[in-house]
Amino acid sequence: ETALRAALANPDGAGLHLHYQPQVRADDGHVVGLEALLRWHHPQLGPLSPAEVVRVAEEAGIVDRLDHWVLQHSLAQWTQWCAQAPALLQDVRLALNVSAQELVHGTLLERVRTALATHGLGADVLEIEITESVLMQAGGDAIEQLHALQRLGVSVSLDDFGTGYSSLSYLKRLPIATLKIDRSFVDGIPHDADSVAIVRATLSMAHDLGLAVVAEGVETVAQRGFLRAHGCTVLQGWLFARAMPPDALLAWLRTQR
Ligand code: G
Ligand code: G
Ligand code: MN
Ligand code: NA
Repeated sequence: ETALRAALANPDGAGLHLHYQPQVRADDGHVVGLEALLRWHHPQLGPLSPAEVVRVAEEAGIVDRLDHWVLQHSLAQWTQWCAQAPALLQDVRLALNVSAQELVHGTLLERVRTALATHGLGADVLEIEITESVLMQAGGDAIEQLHALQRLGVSVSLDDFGTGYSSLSYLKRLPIATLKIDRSFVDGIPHDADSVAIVRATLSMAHDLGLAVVAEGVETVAQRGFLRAHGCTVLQGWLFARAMPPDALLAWLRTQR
């Protein structure tokens, strides 16, 4: 906790950094998104998983500062990439994971608006990923904030879909454009009958509700084939690319055009 507070106070992040994982269109492999994923190389403990870092930040009550760091840092990176290779980021969105606290405190909307203005970026570059559990914790005001974000032009996705408790009627009322099917279900394609049933049902329901679907953790050609055949629009996973540091990501993007 002490080291994390110090890292967040340090302008260069003191070991905190972001990797970016591409999201590609299912039909032609065209890059449509980059998900920022937190990494922390702790001065004594070495590399820590984002789940651990987020948990420590939550316990310390500073996860909103962590989210803010991610927002500022990723938008600064985005601006730098745009200057280096503007054509590569055309029609690509930056996807950020957001924890509950900023929604609970009602600060997310204003922070996003301010950060976009500071970096001179339009709202349509951003996609906010929230989990079902985050929404449950945050309640009605959170949903109003998400509506406002969408009015601004920010896209909202429901992450880890299938692992929480979303009812269908609840889904319909939420201001979300996209469902992200959790990796644990994609893992079971095509051999595990339950995973196959869940993924098919999710895709069919999303289609009827007018939602886009991103499948995460796509590792095999068979999974890609199944997801395409059942109308999944966007794919993310090691079959296409791992999460990469900024320089490697830029080099990878150049190989895609
Ligand atoms: O890359 P990895 O599989 O270790 O990431 C694990 C999880 O950590 C992700 O599923 C994501 O939900 C969470 N995570 C990664 N980066 C961030 C971040 O910047 N903010 C928050 N709140 N969670 C993140
Ligand atoms: O926020 P979210 O839970 O969606 O984060 C995605 C996580 O999944 C990241 O930690 C990333 O490193 C991990 N990941 C991404 N693609 C794959 C994959 O194809 N296989 C596996 N096992 N993990 C992946
Ligand atoms: Mn995510
Ligand atoms: Na996820």
